[in-house]
Amino acid sequence: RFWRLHKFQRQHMDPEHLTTNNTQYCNLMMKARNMTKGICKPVNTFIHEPKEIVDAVCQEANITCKNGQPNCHQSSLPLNLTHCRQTGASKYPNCQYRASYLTKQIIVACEGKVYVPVHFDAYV
Ligand code: UM3
Repeated sequence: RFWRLHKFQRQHMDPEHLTTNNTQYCNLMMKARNMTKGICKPVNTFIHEPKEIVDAVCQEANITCKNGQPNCHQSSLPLNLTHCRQTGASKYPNCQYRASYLTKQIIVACEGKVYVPVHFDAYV
């Protein structure tokens, strides 16, 4: 559905920033992208690649998602990522994150008539 692809764009897409060694990246971006409302989202990965590259992952062969559904796809190439993980000391509403800069293949779930990513399943 329409809102799910918008949610993926909001939560996982950041083509504007390249991977930088900014320790505040996750703290700022998790808040800016509305993942610190109600709870601190514990884990979230941002993708620093153009939308066309990430959308194209849906054209790779189907693989099984973590939840058992068959609509996951793995990128053939490693992509630039920032993985954000909540710190032990983080307490809502002061959500605190540690950033890891990675270049890894991603696995996303895709849906829709225009078949595009709707969920970030994992990196490998
Ligand atoms: N998640 C990431 N990166 C990981 C693992 C999980 O962003 O390496 C996100 C995806 C899910 C949520 O949110 O954590 C629960 O698995 P989403 O379905 O909105 O993409």
